[in-house]
Amino acid sequence: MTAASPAFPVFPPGFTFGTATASYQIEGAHDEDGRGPSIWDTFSHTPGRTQGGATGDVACDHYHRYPEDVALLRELGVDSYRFSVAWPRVQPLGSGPVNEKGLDFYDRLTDSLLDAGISPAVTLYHWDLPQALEDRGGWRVRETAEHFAEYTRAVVDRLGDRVGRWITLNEPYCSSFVGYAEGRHAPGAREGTAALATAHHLLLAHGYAVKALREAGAREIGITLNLDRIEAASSSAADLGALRRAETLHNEVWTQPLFAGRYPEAEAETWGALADGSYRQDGDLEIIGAPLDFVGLNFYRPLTVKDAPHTEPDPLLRTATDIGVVETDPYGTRHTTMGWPVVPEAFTDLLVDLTARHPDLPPIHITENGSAEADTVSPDGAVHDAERVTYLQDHLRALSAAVDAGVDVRGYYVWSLLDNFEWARGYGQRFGIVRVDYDTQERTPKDSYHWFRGLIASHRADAPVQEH
Ligand code: IFM
Repeated sequence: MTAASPAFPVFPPGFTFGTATASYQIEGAHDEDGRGPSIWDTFSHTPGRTQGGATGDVACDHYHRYPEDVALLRELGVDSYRFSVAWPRVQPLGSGPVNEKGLDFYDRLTDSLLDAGISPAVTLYHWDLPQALEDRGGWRVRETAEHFAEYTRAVVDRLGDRVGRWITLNEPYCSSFVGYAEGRHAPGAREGTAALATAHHLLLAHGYAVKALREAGAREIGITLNLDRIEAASSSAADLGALRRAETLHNEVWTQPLFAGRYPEAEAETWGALADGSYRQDGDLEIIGAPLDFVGLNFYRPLTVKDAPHTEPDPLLRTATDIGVVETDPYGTRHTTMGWPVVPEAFTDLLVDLTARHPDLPPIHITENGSAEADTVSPDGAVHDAERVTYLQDHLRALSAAVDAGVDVRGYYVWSLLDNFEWARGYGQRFGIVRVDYDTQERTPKDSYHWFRGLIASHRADAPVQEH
């Protein structure tokens, strides 16, 4: 950067800055105060499923240490904090009796955030399905979507008077395809048509939840998607076909029903006989497409795809993610420890392209963005995570470019406040702007935390700070 370039990208007045976390990744206290088991408890306790056998039993012990974590947020100066509610804390069996002690925890957390001047943004489902519901079919069956409405009512009845922003689902792509087709996430299934049914039932659950939230008078309602910026490896007809199929799998399964009132155009081309639609009913699209106040987007890295043979020759034995596509990595860039290429321009492109394709899209909140890095504690006791600072700075610049290009983005949440349980990758991947020592549970704000704090302060002062 030149001496004249601003250290902090500039955003419109009223732009929201926050950080995000999720229940199973930070809370711990897996069997306290009546919490029931979730599919992630079962999965992580199954040998061979997570790196090093890591579980969320203790995680960051946020369930007990939330006052310290809220103090870190207050010091950071965020406008909003995105956390998720664990369904099995609220309904240990996924339906029926409500566990008041579980709701009490979120009540305390909400109040302490408000006392700190921070607006809570609640995600209702960040992947921790009650195991009892999985035992009855999980997201393969329609009843789970109906139970989700019941659970939503229990949460909004308790927190609705104080929560400003509601997110029904986080990244349904992962809850359906990564969990039920790739099997890398809980519940670890590898299925075809049934995995497509899970995507549909998640969307239906979202629609039912929107209705329940509206009826309870909730103010701002949205869903968080991890839409991908996808490019074809070449302009050959074969690779363009792979691009169409990848767009269907990653993006259009969600965007078409939510924002265009139809199922994806290329679904037959993508899945053949697997996409038999047996799980759909008349009227579902109207429920799914209920108007939203915002859409949440999570962005980390772009994808490049090329045509490839199917791994399973028998079309009826294929999983829903075997669509004859492989990912390639043409980016001559740095990669994070997740192995993800760092390409901030793709963030701008995704946003501009999405808005062009869906001119009626509601305003966007970036509900996650961040990087996992090989952080170390320096002799001075600090964590000088220069790579993460650069990642955040470059992605916020890319976001600011999208806003300048006319994309209606209203907020940005860093993933994540704390280092935490990175699902099947365990605790080796550190995404936090605050380091967690898992032996002592000591929290250490990293350089990126201080950088983000400076950005928020500069935004508030409404004057870009110049680099020296
Ligand atoms: O940690 C996850 C989060 O739970 C969902 N979005 C992506 C993050 C990084 O992989």
